[in-house]
Formats: sequence, C-alpha cells, structure tokens
Amino acid sequence: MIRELFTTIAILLLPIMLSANDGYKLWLQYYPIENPQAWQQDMLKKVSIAGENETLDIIKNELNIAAEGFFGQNPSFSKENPSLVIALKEQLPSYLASKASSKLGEEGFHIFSSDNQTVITANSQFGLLYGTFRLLQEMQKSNPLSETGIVDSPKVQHRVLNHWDNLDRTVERGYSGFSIWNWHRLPRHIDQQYLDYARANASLGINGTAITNVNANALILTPYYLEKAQALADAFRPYGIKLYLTARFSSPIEIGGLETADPQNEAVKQWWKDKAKEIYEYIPDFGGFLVKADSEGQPGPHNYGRTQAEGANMLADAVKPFGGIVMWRAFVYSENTPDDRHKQAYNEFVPIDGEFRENVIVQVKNGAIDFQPREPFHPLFGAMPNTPLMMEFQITQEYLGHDTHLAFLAPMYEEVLKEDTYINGEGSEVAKVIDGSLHNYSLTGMAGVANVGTDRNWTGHHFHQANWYAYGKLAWNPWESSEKIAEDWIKLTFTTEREFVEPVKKLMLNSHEMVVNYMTPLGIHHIMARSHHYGPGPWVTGGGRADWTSTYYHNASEKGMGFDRTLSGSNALEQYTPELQEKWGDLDLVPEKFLLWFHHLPWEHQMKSGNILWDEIALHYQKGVNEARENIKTWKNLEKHVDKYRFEHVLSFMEIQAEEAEWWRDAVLLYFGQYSGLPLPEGVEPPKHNLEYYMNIDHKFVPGI
Ligand code: BDP
Repeated sequence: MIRELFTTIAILLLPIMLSANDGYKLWLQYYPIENPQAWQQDMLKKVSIAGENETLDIIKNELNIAAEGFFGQNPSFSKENPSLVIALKEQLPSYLASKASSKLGEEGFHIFSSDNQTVITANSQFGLLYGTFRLLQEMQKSNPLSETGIVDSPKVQHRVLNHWDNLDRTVERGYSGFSIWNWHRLPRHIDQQYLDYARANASLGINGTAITNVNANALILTPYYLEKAQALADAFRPYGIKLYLTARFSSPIEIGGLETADPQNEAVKQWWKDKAKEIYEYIPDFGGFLVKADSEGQPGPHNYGRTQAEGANMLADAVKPFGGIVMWRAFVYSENTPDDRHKQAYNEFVPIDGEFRENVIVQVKNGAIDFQPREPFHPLFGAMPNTPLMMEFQITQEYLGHDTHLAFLAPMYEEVLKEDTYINGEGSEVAKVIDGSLHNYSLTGMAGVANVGTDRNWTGHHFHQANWYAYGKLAWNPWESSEKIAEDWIKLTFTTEREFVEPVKKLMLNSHEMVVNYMTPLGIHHIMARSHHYGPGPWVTGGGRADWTSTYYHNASEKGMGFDRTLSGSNALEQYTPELQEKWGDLDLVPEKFLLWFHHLPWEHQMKSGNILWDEIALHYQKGVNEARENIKTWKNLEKHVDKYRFEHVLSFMEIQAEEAEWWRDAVLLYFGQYSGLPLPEGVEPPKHNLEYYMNIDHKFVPGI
C-alpha cells in the first residue's frame, strides 16, 4: 500500500522533475522527439556495431541514452538485419564499402543510407564516435539524411581546450566555480564529471586538452602529479582526447635541482629529455607541452639571451622520439620593451620564422593585445609561412563581462577567421592559415581557453555552453557559420520549436555586438577594471606596468581619444599587408569598428552617420544598454518554451547584464566626458551617479585571479 502510494507520488512528481533541468546535459539533452518520423524511430531499433573496445562501448552507451531520451526505448544490438550499421570501412561488406567516401582521413566519417540501412563508417574508431554523435544530432534536429548522406572530416588536426586550472583548483579567469580536476582525489577516484567532460568534447570533435594553467606550476611534472595526470589521460583516451601539460620553463631548476634552465645547456637539455621519457611512461600517447614563456613574469629563453625558437626546440627535441608536439605561445611581450604592445609578438617571432623544429606549432591569440571584446586579427597570421601557427581563442569571458553577460562568441571568432590577410593576394583568409592551406603547414591547430568549472551547468551562464560548443565546431571546421552553430546549439539544447529558435538565434547572434556596444565600441579597448577586469575602469593608470593600464590604450585628453597606430603613431599598421594598411590607415576606409584601435581622433571627428565622434560613442553605449534590456523582454516572452530552472537562471543573469551595461555606460561616458567637455546627445540617459562613485566601486574577491 505504502509502496503504491510512493509510486503514485513519484508519477505525479515526474513532470516537475523533468522540468528541473539544471543544464548539466549541455547540448546532449536528447529530449523526446515529438511525432517522430518513421526514419527516426526505425533507425535506432536494431544496431550492429562491429568489434569491441572501450570507444565502441561509449558509442553503444550513447545510442542507448539517445534512444531512451528520444523515444523512451532502447535499441537492440544485433547483427541480424540491423537498421543501423556502425563499422570501420575495412570491416564493411564490399557492397557497402564501395559506397563509402574515400576522403575520410583518420578522423572523418561517412553516414549514408543503403536499402533500408543507415551506415556510419570511418577509418578509425574515433571517426565512428564522431559520426555517431553527428547522426544523433541530426536526429534531434529532425533532419533526414540526404541522398549522399553526410561526409565530414576535421579541417584542423589539433583541436585543444586550454584549461587555465591551478593545482589548488582555482581557475585563472574562470567564472564557473572551481577546476573540475580534483587533484586531491586523483588518481584513485575518477569522477563521473571527467567522463561527461570527455563525452561532451568528443561530441564536438575536440581531441586534446591541456589541463593546467599556462602560468605553470612545475610540480605538475613531478611523479606525484604525473600519476594523477595519467589517470585523467586514461579516462579521456577512449573518447579520442589526448592530454597535454603546461611546462614551466624553469622546471629544471625548480624540480630538477639544476642551476640553470638555459636551453643551450647540455644538462638542461638532458633533463627535459629524461622528463619527457618519464612522462611517456605514464602516458604513452601524451600530446606534448603547451608553453607560456617570457611573458607576464613567466620564465623563458630570454632569461638566458636565447630566442623563442631555441627554447621551443629544446622541448620539441625532448618529446620528438615519442611523437609529441610543443605548442609554444606567441603571447610574448614585456613592459621593458618600449614598443607598442601590439607590435611585440610580431617583432619577436617574424625574424625567427622557419627556425622552429617541425613538431613545434606557435599558438597565437586571435588579436595582438589580449582577448579584447573586439580586436583586428593578429598580424602574425600570414606572416610566418615557414612556421605552423595555431589559433588561440578565449572561451572564458575575461574581458566580456565574466559569467553573467550573455555574449555568443561564434560571430567574434568567425569575424577573425574570415578576415582576409591578403598575404597571397585576395582570398588569403585567416582560416586558411589555421587549416594550413595557405602555407601548406605540416601541423594545424586551434586552442580554446576553457570556460568550464564545477558549476552544475558547467559554464555559469547557460548560454555560455554555446561558446564551448561554438569553439568545438569551429576547431573542426573554421569555415562553419555562426548562424548555423547558433541554430544547431539551440535545437540540441532547448527545442526545435521555431517560435523559440528564431528569436533566440537573433538574440545570440547580436549578443557579442551588444557587449561591444556597451563596453568598447568603435575600436576602444582595454578599459576594464584593473587586474580582475570586471566592470569598467577607463581611469586605470599608473602602477608598475603602463601596458596594463587603460590610459595607455585610450589616450583620452581634451584633444580626443584613440590609439594612433598609423605612421604618425606606433605604426603597428605596418605589420599588416599593404592592402590592409591602406584600408585601415585611411579614415574614409577603415571600418568604424576599428576606428579608435588605429586612430587618435578629435571628439568632433565627423562619423559616417553624420554624428560627431563623441555623440557616436555615447549612442553606442546607450544602444548596448537598450539591447540588453530588450533581451529580457524577448526572453520573458519565451517562458512557455523553456523549463523553469533554465528560464529563471537565464532571466536573472540577463537582469544583471542589463544593470551592468548601465554601469559601463555611465562610468565610461562620465570619464571620457571630462575630456570631451560635451553634453550627452539626445537619446542617451543621464548617469545615475557621479564619476567618483563609479571610481570607488571596489568588488571584493572577484573570481578568476
Ligand atoms: C591575460 C590574462 C592572464 C593570462 C594571460 C595569458 O589576464 O590571466 O595569464 O592572458 O594568456 O589575458 O597568458
């Protein structure tokens, strides 16, 4: 009797339980497909998977979860008359193998129909895994297979997440809780979250993870930690994910007892060789090292008068016998170099183009300063034909409002990838540097600075899951469009209902521009609060490093504002091709989004709209605020399409965002207004407080530092 009562209560509670979606399942919701078409239901009825191994088990498990979610039923796994065949190309009967594409490479896949069967085939088990995820995504979106099916393979080899996670579990620039790596419990306890993390990555085709901060701690290379790293590598392996570690350049001194870390010193070279050998004993398929050197206080080859190539090559030689690579960051700049920070990486790396070993890839941030809300592409892209370069995007929103500001970053990534460098004439887009086609690179890669943490929904803001997703999709194919990425993500994460998908897509696609509007419009940059970068700080000046202040970048005075990077200023422009110099150097041709990035202009400068610069700046800030408010209305109208948890969560973050957009507008306009001496134009709301009030805001313990 009591048991029956419980059952009844449980059944009654079911709808409420179902609606409690905390977002943990990311874009792998596999929610019920309403009115499924025959092909959808039939496809997952009887599945044949050729062979046995851990990756195939993962595939099987995925099909179970998906079929259960879509239709409330599990597939039967059988070789008899299967509706879905999953097999390596070499395992397929010849009549099917002959239909499979010959262009799959190592990780690609082909999904096609033949008679009444659907076939997923590939040359490797990871290709099968990627193909399975793709098929399930298409099912959730109710996209029937076309005649030719889907043939897809990654355009970039190394698709790596960079975790800026410290050994104490804090995450540098992390806003979603603590590091998901529980070092204390490793290696004995493998948390389910590690597997779910690997699964989510595999569903996007991400095939590498650098698990430690670029501001590295040498301890990670000691046996105590290598044993833990090994446990993670073992957990990730069946998902096709390789593990990388960050190498602190001074490790030979700190943990090796040597007196120097000079890359030309024989004992140092040998130390790294031995260390690499040791690491490969723990992790036979270790991916290699990620290195930040000679930057922001990190040790590096400069300490010994050596070049970045000499430093990188020493590590490259150490991992070479085991097939490892070195991802050497180009984020090298110094407060002691008198040049515009914009120019320093280029000046350092271009002269040593071609001097790196063939297993080194230089990792370049998307822009020359530092993950600003908007930057022109880094001038190194296109400028190093003899050295493979990989892209580094920041997924975590250090300079984009942290956890609560909705900014869908695919349009920002896409803008950079599709920009033409003109290096080999028109059509030399950055994406062609990244996919290797422009210079025939032997190595290709893309890194994304991860935004995941221990928050239940992984990323703080539910919509920031979309940035992890977008990064993965663009790493797989840098030519993918943001619009498609947004639409797919919405459908997989929430619903396929048009009344929801369309407005949310619009909101997402505009969200990055909205943030730029209320933070740093028209090429303004680096005016965030000092150090934690949370909120406005255009007044930040002085301190140890000019290149970490706002005044260095905006140069505001009674005469106007902006960074003159033309011939009359730092001439950073000369690092771009003549086509771009002409365009970006000319006030009539430069896109207004880059105006104050390259030019210092008077407040009365005439803009294309007919407004003067000051008015235009102010109107952009107001526009951003209006857009943030508008988003709240849009979201509220969509309540009936979303589960309560995610609806409320997103709504409260949107409210914070709209409030903080006002904070940005008021603080920045009051500050620059002191110099322009001009009134706010019509349509811009007066500030709520005075400048002093904003300058005195002091947020305690902002996460991420
Ligand atoms: C800057 C961050 C700093 C990182 C650095 C980097 O403020 O925390 O260590 O980039 O990329 O944006 O190395």
